[in-house]
Amino acid sequence: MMSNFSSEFLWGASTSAYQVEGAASIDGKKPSQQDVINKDSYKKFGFATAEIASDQYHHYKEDIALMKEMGFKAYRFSIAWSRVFPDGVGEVNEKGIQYYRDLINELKKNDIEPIITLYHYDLPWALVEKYGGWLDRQVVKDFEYYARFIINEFKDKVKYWTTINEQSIIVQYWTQKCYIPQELQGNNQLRYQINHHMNLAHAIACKLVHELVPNGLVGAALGYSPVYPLSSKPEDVMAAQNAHDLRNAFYLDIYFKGHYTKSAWIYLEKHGLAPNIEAGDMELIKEGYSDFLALNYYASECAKYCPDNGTKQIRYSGVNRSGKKGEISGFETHPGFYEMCKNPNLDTTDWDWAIDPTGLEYMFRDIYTRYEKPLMITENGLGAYDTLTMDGKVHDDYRIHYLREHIKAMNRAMEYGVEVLAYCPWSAIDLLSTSNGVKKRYGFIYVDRTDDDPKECKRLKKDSFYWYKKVIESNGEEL
Ligand code: BGP
Repeated sequence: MMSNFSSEFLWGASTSAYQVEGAASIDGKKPSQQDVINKDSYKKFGFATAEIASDQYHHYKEDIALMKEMGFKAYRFSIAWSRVFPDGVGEVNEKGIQYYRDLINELKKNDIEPIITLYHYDLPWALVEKYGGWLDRQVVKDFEYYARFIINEFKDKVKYWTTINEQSIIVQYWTQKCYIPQELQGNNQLRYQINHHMNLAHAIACKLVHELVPNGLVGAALGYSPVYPLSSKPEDVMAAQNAHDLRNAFYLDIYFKGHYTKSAWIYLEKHGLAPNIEAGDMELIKEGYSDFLALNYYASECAKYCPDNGTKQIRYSGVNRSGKKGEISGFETHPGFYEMCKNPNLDTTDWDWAIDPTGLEYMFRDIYTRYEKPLMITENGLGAYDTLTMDGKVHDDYRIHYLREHIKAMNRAMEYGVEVLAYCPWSAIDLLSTSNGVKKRYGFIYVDRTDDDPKECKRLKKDSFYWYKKVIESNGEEL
């Protein structure tokens, strides 16, 4: 394959703090909302908690050595806000910030570029208790306090900053990504209110990076799925356009143009779902421009015509908890606008995520044509059951196949001029899934633990580890 990757291209992989670090309640760290949410999922579904996760807190040197062995040029990870500020604001936890200093120094020592995500679902629980977390505008001020501290601390060591992970997914799955009290869970307007607060927080973080970091570059990490129409019937095509506007453009336009997508806004207003905007908000959003966009791409989606049957019953995305194909609990539905559905042309993972490398190419081409800003992949990967053989091997050829096809698709997009800075698939190492415990695995490195038993979290190299090492060595020529 003709490779379009420059010598600067950042090959690496990703994780997030609560999913990989563990050490959830030691060295001064206080709980985040994810510690609480995941304890609940353990009770309900038997999925592991975030208490130990993959214990990277105690294994970071070993993990970075393995990343180095694979040839990583970059590592994308997030900072746990409540490790640094256990109460969200106020006094810094010295041991907490020291962990990130050590982690970043170890990465730099190994010539691995740190790509920081400031916020990956794990709001300090103290702020949830104080005022309901993201539901309240005060969170924007507190986020600024935290972000300013982190950006200042690492401004000389970190060039690439991502602000908030997957606002689009937070809107869809808000009770898993944020703690929402039972009595508010029926109020869908709050999903967009939270998102508005996040837009403000994102803009503030962008401004801070521009102000404080010499040569710093900043953007959001957006969970993105291109939307295909179920058929070429004009009403299905229109439904796909509606879905694109509300699920994708709604975020892209904020990040790159500094305003809400008109059609999506009109739809939300019509249904009483639009967020409250205060004077100065849109100016701030405009000032907090992005230098690039990080994309988390796993799957494409499909939409079809949905008649306005008079019920106005809006539903958001369902989830597959069982890991058995076909057991997804439902599709997002907006009567009169669109209904999401299964794409009959694509195979899926065991958790019903459509497998579609061409979707990545399409996403890149589409976004780049519209906004002409550099893009990077901060997540892409296959959640699968892995088997550890008696002799300590994991033969994950399915994962290699998935990643290979997606890298080829990225290369094709680059062939047509798309500027791609980095490829950081999910995940560097096995970790806690956001919705399915630890048996759904993504890593190049196997972590020997189960949902019930963390054992010693021993690290083992999967077949994909050796494969990815070659990909990086050959700068994408040998796939
Ligand atoms: C993204 C999140 C990650 C990650 C990934 C896989 O939405 O940013 O945190 O977990 O999806 O999802 P899951 O863990 O649910 O399989």
